[in-house]
Amino acid sequence: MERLPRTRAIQTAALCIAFLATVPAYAQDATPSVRVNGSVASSLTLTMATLAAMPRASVTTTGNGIETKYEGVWIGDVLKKAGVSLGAALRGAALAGYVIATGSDGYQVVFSIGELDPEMTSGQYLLADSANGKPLSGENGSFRLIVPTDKRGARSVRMLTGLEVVMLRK
Ligand SMILES: Nc1nc2c(c(=O)[nH]1)N[C@H]1C(S)=C(S)[C@@H](COP(=O)(O)O)O[C@H]1N2
Ligand SMILES: [Mo]
Repeated sequence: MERLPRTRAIQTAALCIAFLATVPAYAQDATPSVRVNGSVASSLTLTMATLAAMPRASVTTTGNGIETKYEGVWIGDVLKKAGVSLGAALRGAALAGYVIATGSDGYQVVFSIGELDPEMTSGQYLLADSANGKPLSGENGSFRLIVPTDKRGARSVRMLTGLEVVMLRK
């Protein structure tokens, strides 16, 4: 009869440990981020806080007659922060580099580093974290690429989780 309460205590302790083990997973979900990695000098984990501390940029898009003001940071600034050579340093083998943008649903779009360099093209590539002053959420969030200079929205990766830099040549 002495054994039963003891077994229960062990079961309770095991349940507590099992519950605590799930906490880090929730904690990670609570801080959405975009991972910048691959052929970069320094890998980055961009959160709302990191992006808020970077030079801010905005674009206004019109879809079905509705204007939306997206705010965030230019992808060029993200690449510079990760130590990717742009501007005069983007030459030779580096021009065979590209970036794979990935959404949490597995959607992927490739951009060449040349097109993302503001000193190379007049394309606009915004890593957006808010729309009309509100954080992006749901199917759009927490981060989204906005490419206002594109004629269609297909490359505006929603639920952005990663930007991987690939160099085809060394
Ligand atoms: N993660 C993710 N992003 C995505 C897509 C997708 O399937 N998954 N579809 C793309 C396509 S084809 C379009 S047209 C736009 C649609 O975005 P909108 O509903 O804000 O216009 O999102 C783009 N971004
Ligand atoms: Mo689309």
